[in-house]
Amino acid sequence: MIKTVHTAPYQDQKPGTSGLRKKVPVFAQENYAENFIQSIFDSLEGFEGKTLVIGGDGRYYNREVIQKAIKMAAAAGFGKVMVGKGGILSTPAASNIIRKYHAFGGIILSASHNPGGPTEDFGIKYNIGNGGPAPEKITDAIFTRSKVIDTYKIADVADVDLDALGSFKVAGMQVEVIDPVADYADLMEQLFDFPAIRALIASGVHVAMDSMGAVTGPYAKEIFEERLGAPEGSVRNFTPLPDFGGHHPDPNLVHAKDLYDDVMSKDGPHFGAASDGDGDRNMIVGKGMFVTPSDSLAIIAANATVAPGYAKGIAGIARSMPTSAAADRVAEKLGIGMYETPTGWKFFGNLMDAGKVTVCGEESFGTGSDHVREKDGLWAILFWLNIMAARNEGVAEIVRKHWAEYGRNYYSRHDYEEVNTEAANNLMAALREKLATLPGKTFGSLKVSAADDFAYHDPIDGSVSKNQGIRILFEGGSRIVLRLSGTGTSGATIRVYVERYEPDPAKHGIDTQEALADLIAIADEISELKKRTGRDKPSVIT
Ligand code: G16
Repeated sequence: MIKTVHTAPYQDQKPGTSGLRKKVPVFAQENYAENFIQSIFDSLEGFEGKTLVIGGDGRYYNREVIQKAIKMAAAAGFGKVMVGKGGILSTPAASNIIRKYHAFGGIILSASHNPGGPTEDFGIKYNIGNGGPAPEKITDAIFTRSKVIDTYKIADVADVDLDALGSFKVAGMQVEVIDPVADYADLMEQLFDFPAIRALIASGVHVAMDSMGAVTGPYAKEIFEERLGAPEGSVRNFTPLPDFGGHHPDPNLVHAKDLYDDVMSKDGPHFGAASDGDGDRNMIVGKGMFVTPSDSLAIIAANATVAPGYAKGIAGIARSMPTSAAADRVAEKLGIGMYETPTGWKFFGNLMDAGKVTVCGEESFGTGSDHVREKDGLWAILFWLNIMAARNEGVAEIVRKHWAEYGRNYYSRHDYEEVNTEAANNLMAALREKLATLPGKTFGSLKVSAADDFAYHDPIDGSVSKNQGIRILFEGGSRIVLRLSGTGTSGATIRVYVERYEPDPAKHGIDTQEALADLIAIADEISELKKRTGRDKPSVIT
């Protein structure tokens, strides 16, 4: 019943910021997915007889790989697989299931906010028993194994029925097809003040949630329309589609523009929110106000105690290095720890497990807490509604008052996508060469105070991660960061992050790009970005 299949290794299965992401035709090559899944199992120890959680965001190729993963888990000796009905589990819901049922780990099939379809993106990632993405020592081991793998094992059985809840055996292993939504919705109901949010909605606050044709549809329907009493239609694009309706399921001002425009229109909703392909990202907009993810983290942290799950206060905050320092000011005021990690949610896991931090966030539209070990889109959206209900204020009012109290960190990210890989690598190399010469130099009215290539020393396990992004810091708190994305699937993506701190409330109403114009120009001057890439403007500005 268990077949051993001979295979040839691939050399390109290096997990990036969040698992292995490639185009579907790459994944569909002979044994490509099987090799990677077997490399995961070969890099783990002690899982015999234990439980593996499997689920994905429903994108094209999800079902095929789930079948393979179940049969391979049986062949590898897992005792049980828990899989979401229809093969569906949002990333935070998968993290919750791993934790709640004390599973050994989980395989999550997703390429997150990247588009889906026969020629678009697919991804596989492994999460460990704490529910979070595998740390680098495991992803490195998986990559090493994938380069030499020559066999994999698979149960030679018919496909499993994923469309009905139930429990049955596959080649001696238990398979449980679970409701993907119930446990997650229950967790949200424990963390947030649902009666207060229900009253807010009943009072006429019009909420619009855009699931972008992706995985959060069923979760959002249950939570907003069933449990919180929002009128039917409050959740848009709620049917998860294999190609997300042909869109990028990426909740930002470019890809969720319809929602943004609707909220900004005179009779549009008061509160708009969106989540991405696999449900871990979020976007928050209110009348006249888009909330940057960096501000969202700071505001959630500052108001955390309004939510029952955080009533006792938060232990500390963590943010990725390119995320603005808005949250740092909140941590300082609360007298709690503040941690700066490299980009990638996996770096927060140790800090949360050690009880050092409760809330974490990234500029890349990710916010979350230690309730799971992934960022969590619906969690952030519910947190905002809970804050609005408790303060009886709208989004714009909450944000403006926050700035008045803490100062405003003007912040923007400019992405240059699908740039020639060599040109991008050369740009970063040249910049590294220049770093030592920058401190003390003046650009316009700004003087460089420090410049480095960010390295992270994990305070819990002592591991060191180098080359995590170039930082150019200016006197007064302004900053430019440049790094290459670790999630793209074609060419290179250069990310330029710019930030300026403005304490004076009289100067908080400036357009963001205008407020950052000098830094944007300096970033180009120092990096020679336009010249080296041949691009005259970014592909995406967030
Ligand atoms: C992933 C990671 C995030 C990271 C983001 C962007 O998000 O989980 O931690 O901030 O990618 O990474 P990069 O700048 O390297 O492209 P997601 O939502 O794609 O899983």
